[in-house]
Amino acid sequence: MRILNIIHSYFNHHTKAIDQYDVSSYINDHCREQFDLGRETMRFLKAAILAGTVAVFAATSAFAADVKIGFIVKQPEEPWFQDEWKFAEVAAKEKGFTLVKIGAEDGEKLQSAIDNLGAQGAQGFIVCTPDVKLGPGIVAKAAANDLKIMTVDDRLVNADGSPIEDVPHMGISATKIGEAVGQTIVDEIKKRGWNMSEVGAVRVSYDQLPTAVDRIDGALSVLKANGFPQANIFDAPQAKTDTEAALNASTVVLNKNANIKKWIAVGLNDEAVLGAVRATETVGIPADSMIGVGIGGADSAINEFKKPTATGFFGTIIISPKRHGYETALNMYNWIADGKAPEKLILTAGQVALRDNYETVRKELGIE
Ligand code: FCA
Repeated sequence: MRILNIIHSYFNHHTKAIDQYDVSSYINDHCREQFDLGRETMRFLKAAILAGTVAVFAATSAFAADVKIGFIVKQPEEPWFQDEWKFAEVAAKEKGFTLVKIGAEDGEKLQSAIDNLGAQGAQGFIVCTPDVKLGPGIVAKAAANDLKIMTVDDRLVNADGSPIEDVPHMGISATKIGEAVGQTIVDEIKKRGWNMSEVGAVRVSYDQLPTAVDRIDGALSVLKANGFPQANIFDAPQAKTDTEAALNASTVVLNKNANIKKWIAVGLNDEAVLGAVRATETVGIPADSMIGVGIGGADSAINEFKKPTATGFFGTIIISPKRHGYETALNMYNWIADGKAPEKLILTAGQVALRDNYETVRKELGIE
């Protein structure tokens, strides 16, 4: 495997004719330290590369088929994660590697998923963990199985809560995207001519997840800067990042504040805000007295926009499952195949979408 890796990497960097000097210097410069090769292996490698283009290309085309990459997500039933998988599959087809999709809803499942990937001969995996505090354990498990690791969406943290910066991560620009949520709500409050002092805000929260805190803080900072009273913001902590948990948490808030007739809702994703919207419906608050703006833009939001009459789910910030699925998988492949390590931190942007323009926004993002 290692040998094939190096040969493959050589041909990715060298399109010109092969010569003795070129091969030797390449192996000496790039491979000896990185792969910790012994003298015998070095000799074998040189011979293998010099043996001829045909044989080597045959070996390298077999290489992609040997690559196996895991894509582990915390909530496989959530449309966002299904979209990530869908786009990761596109990368797998394009490059010819095998993608192993695994749902791991808790730490135990995650640990055994990593062991499983190791046993299957995978070389690396991308993970959105069910709990970022498992960070050091996940990193250790990956190392024990000789697997490269990248994270997506939720960044692993150390015991002190700081991010594990060594693990390449792709997440969303949480604060900025949260601010876009806040601005969309402020604009709509003004358009409806609401008096902010009479409006309640459901803060569907999941404070153990830093990206959730950043998203929600971003939204609330814009609301407050525009005069939304702090006293009217009510915390609805959800036990899990899904609609049901958000519905339960939001119902408590609405029942406790039955005097408030107009509401807005923010949360870490579309599911959180949808939970708050469903809660307003159950307690009899009409759709035009609710402004919920989510984050995601996958089927959870789209199905809501497709309903014949508007609900309290006013808008969403569409983020890109294409970048988070296709690009992470491709980066992992390049890391395995070429030894080209991915960027340590990539933060992706989002775009506001409402009922009447979400299709255009999705097209623009190439995710139709
Ligand atoms: C987190 C959320 C998901 C999605 C993702 C980008 O993992 O739980 O719903 O928003 O970030």
